[in-house]
Amino acid sequence: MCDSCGCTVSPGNRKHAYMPVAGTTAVTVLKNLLAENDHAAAHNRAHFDRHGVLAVNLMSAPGSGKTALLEATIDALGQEFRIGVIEGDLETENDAARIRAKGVPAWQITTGTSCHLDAHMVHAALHAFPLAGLDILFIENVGNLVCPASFDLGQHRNVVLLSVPEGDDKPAKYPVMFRAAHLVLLTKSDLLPLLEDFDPVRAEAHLRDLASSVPLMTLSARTGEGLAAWCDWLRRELATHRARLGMAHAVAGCGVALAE
Ligand SMILES: Nc1nc2c(ncn2[C@@H]2O[C@H](COP(=O)(O)OP(=O)(O)OP(=O)(O)O)[C@@H](O)[C@H]2O)c(=O)[nH]1
Ligand SMILES: [Zn+2]
Ligand SMILES: [Zn+2]
Ligand SMILES: [Zn+2]
Repeated sequence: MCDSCGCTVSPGNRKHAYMPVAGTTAVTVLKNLLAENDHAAAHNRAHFDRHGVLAVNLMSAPGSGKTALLEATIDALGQEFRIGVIEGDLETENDAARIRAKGVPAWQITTGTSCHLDAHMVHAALHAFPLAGLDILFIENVGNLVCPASFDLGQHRNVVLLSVPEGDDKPAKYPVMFRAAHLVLLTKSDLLPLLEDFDPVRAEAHLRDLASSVPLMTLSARTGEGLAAWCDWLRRELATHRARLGMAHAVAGCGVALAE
């Protein structure tokens, strides 16, 4: 997370950023912000869980193919699951418009200057965007390999995309982001024959050097290569999530309430 560009301050948490705290050091303020963010994220998770929705946070560098992956996923799974999308970009409704063109509800968050989504922004979206009836909610985070990894949004799963033109050493350079991943996707695989210096074996070695054992899949939203494995992963995650919620509801009967 950057601690100097001010990107951690958004309308939802501004009051906490400027709240007087003992010893007003940058570290104290940041801890305060992240604690408030985690509180809001837990609340978002309660929203998702109450509706039985699996929330998947997509993170990557700008332009690595998040929206294209969502378009291809809607084509593949749109009849099987009810999908919703929250989009995060600094400006424009472009990505939300692309998703809506596929007949899927999409909510665009424009962050202005902030290079990541935070839990307060997602919470505001949740109160305007109906979760009822959805199976999977994708949250497309702002394109950035640094800050988004530090902000819990209340999602259940993090998916990190690494596109072939970016180079195979990204996991080594951006370890915080790749350590946060539950799944890594090597995207734009149709370009592999053109970009011979991208070695998928080396990319995986860099990922494993982080002591990460998460699955790594190679796919192309353009050709459809590898999409079946990604769709299977989503099916499994949704089933596991729903099974877990069944258990959570039993626990809720023992006094754990889901906050509004
Ligand atoms: N060759 C190829 N190009 C792709 C693929 N997926 C996306 N692209 C192209 O890459 C560019 C960026 O794709 P997007 O889906 O907009 O990327 P993004 O990650 O959503 O971008 P931001 O939201 O700006 O971070 C577009 O020109 C896409 O057509 C792919 O699988 N293969
Ligand atoms: Zn930043
Ligand atoms: Zn996008
Ligand atoms: Zn709420």
